[in-house]
Amino acid sequence: AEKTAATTRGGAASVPAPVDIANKLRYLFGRNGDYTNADAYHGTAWSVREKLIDSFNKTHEHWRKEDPKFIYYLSAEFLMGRSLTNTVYNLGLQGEYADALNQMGYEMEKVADAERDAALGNGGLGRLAACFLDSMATLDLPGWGYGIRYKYGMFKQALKNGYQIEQPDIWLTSGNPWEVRRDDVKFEVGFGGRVERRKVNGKEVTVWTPSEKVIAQAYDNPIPGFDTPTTSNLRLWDAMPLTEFDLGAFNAGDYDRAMLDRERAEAISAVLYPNDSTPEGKELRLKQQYFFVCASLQDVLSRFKAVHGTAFESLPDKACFQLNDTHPTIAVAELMRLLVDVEGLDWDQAWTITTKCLNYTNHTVMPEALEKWPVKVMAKMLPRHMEIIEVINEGWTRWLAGHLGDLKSEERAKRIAAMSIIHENPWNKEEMLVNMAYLAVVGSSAVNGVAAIHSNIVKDEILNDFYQIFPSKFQNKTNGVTPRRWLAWCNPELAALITDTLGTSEWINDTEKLAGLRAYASDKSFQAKWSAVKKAKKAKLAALIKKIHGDDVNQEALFDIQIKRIHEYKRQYLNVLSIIWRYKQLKKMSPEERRKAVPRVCVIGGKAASAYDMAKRIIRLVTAVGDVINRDPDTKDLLRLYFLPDYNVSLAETIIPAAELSQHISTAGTEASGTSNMKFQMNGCLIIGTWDGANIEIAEETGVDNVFVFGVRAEEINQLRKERKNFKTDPRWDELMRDIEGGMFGDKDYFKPLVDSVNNMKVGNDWFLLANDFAAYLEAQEEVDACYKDQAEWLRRSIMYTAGSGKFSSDRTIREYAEDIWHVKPSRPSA
Ligand code: 26M
Repeated sequence: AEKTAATTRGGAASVPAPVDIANKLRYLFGRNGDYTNADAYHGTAWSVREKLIDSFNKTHEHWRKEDPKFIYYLSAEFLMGRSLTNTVYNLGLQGEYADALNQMGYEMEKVADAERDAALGNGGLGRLAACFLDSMATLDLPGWGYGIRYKYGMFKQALKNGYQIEQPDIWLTSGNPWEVRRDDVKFEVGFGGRVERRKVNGKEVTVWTPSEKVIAQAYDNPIPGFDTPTTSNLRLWDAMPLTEFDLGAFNAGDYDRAMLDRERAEAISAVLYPNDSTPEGKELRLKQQYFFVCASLQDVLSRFKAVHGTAFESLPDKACFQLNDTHPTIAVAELMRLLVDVEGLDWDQAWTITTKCLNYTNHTVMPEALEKWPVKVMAKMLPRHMEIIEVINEGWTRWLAGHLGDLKSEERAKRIAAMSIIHENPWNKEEMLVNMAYLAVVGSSAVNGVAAIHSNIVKDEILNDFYQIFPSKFQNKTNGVTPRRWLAWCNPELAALITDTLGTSEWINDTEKLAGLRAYASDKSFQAKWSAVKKAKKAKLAALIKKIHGDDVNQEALFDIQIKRIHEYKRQYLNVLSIIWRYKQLKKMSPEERRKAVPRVCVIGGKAASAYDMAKRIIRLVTAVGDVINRDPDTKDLLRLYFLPDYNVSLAETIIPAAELSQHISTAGTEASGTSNMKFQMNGCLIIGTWDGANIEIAEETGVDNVFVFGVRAEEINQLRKERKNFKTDPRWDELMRDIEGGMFGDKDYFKPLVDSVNNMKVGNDWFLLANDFAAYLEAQEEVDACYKDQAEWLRRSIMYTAGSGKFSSDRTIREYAEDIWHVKPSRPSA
């Protein structure tokens, strides 16, 4: 009998896919024929779901028998995007389902387009977690993600008169075929209340009686690996009231209060905080963090106990946790509480176990983004945890005093104060804060940054005091992205060309094989094929621009892209300034000169945090400049600027394969890594960028001369910031400032703060040094134009980018975590 992918993955022999899809539509949705693409999506997804669950069950049966060590990736965010295409490709069912849909008169691509993104993350950090899950499953590593099932994910961005408008992301209303509710997996999570000491059998125990309790309800999201029978899991928690209604209150006729309690519980998992820059000290956010950490740790401990009883000394051999930034750091105190208060271990033993189980990844250098919770807030919401953190801090500072015993007492006191987990708020001496990064470092075995330069900044600056004391704790793990979603599935045309050329598709899980393309970089006939693929992808992006903006763009133009969260440090503003400069130059040119100019279509996309005023002004500047440029008959064939609203994972999957030039122009030393840079590189897109984050490693792998690198280096930044007031700005810069201030793009008053923010004599003080890098940036842009005129050279470089992207597979990153930090080993179920 012929084996389908589904049966080799352990699925029950099933009915043919077209019949199954129709059955799902009939019995789950009450539909009978005449389906829309959205209907076809739901039918297909519910059919594929069953294969996914078969594979999930088989994997977990295997892991239950083997009892390997597990890695648990704790993250407040998982930016998963769509699942249908990824699932059918990863399960090897693409052909079967594409054919089925064709038979029914549908096209897989359009059907897949009907799926809503699961946007449970802000940006880089959340998407990294999603790429990591794909790689963990693909590498057969026993591991789960743990997070929050937000009812509303990242807000939808709309534009109104060129201004950002936020709309709620209602993503669950048509049901979610990619999750399984586990009615048998629920845990209580408490907040507030009081802490008492009691004597039980002569032993003093601590009892925390919360004043508020909610239920964490598990939802499993199966994660299929590629080219393996392994399907792992992302377990997300939904917050529910303890009882459907508080019956006491209800019976007493206090209906309002019962309803209020319910709302209060549901609020915890209601919405993702859309802030990726400055954490607001909102109590609800701390509640979210504790909520998912508490449920996840209880879940892991209950599975451990079912197998190993109370032999907690072997917990570190069976489980480890990766803290994705400081968001889950309360895990340090929670694991201590569970081991000491609930399981009755003594403090020192619990501390040894806790620090062996936990590891922490830092994702940012921006000081204002480092989380600190007021002691007052923590003590009220989590009184027992606050006590535990105080005891940890006492032990830590006492140990430090001994460790620094050789120092003079004054110097020693200074160092201890600087490293105390609990410290004064430097802006408000009345307030004490818990420094979550310090707690994470003290409570972890390993601490890592996300690119080589960033890990050095972590060691030398952000956490230097700690590095001096625990040098071996600090590591680098350069980020990566999954080559499945970000090359093979989003760019099947390029994938087919690569597979043809290399004679194998093994590069999909061994990306170092992409280096084989270097041999073809200057091959004319290969370049022609390479270029044809890029043209086809550009046509798709052009169609999208047409759909959104109603404009036809010149598809021969250089497609120049900057897509990422809007932030001052990412310097979208600098990009806009160079576009205005280009426009002004074009305006001045004679028709002959214009004929020699390289046409460009510039695209900028990204969301501004709702309260990030300056970022919103930057968006408005982009749309205002676009309005002027795109309508000017003198230049409109040579230059366009479009803001693409609602940038998300799915949009990235369309934009990235079409990009020829992408911009990664953060102030050196501010972008921890960047991950979209890796996605562009994989798709043969040239980079203009600063010597920052993973750009540096990308340049090394691609050949530094193939990358348009410009600007000051990270080492110079501190000095340049000190010398701000003496900096002499470029005359071209001064001209542009006058243009914006003078109302060339309207909205004078609205743009004034933007102009001021980069004025070295005003409050903003050009903190991100746009003016310093301006001239070098324009020069690099000229190099881009010159290179684009030489298409053979441009294509050679483009091929060299993909060929050099092998290092940036998240498979490589995850292998490094598994070996150097987690000490987990692959465990693959039999096919
Ligand atoms: C914190 C508190 C309250 C609300 C939100 C937050 C918060 C959420 C996300 C803070 C920061 C968040 O993300 C930071 C982030 O995305 N960092 C990026 O991480 C990527 C993966 O490592 C890197 O590639 C980027 O350079 C880095 O900016």
